[in-house]
Amino acid sequence: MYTLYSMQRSGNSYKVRLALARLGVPYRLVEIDILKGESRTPEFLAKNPSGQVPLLEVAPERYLAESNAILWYVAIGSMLAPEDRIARAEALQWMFFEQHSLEPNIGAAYFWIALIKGGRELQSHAIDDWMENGYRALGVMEQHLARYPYFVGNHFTIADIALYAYTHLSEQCDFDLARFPAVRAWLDRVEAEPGYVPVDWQPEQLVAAR
Ligand SMILES: N[C@@H](CCC(=O)N[C@@H](CS)C(=O)NCC(=O)O)C(=O)O
Repeated sequence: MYTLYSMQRSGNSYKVRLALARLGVPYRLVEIDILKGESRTPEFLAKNPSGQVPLLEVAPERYLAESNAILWYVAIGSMLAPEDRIARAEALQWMFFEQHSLEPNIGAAYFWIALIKGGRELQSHAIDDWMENGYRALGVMEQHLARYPYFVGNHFTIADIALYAYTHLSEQCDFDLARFPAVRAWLDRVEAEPGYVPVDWQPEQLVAAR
């Protein structure tokens, strides 16, 4: 059984919880509180030198980091992972876009505004850039979603999971989605998918951090 090192309020960790729930794959969950430095202990750094969650133990002592790589690992062979050449490349295109254009802006704004007490004041200059670039990313998504129901191949895939995580948290960090009707309709579609679980959901197998 997999062991997932995850933080409940981390959008990157949530991607993996959402994919595993959709796939009906059981796993053990180890909650890592990054705000208490639990991802920077010698024990955790031995598992993932980047000191970040999510981290999936795929076999004894074999660890996989990077949320979008984990999504591919768990989803290959299922409908969530596109198989044909162009659809696979399109999924990768959107997942790189997520890591380059969405997560560094909306993810950073979410972290400092929603999770860190006093973070808004500490990061007041950076927040303007994150808002501007985050809105630009939402605009790109809006253009696509005005024409297609999902990001790849007209059905729900790991590209949607990757993009959904921080987009659905964006209103918690001051983004106004009123001018992105297609994005809002897609958020509703993702939430109606079978196996959907919200960000605060946990599996039954919880284990203490070690
Ligand atoms: N590119 C990585 C980013 C992972 C990441 O930024 N994780 C954050 C939580 S969302 C973290 O663990 N931060 C703790 C730290 O950097 O000390 C991914 O997609 O998994």
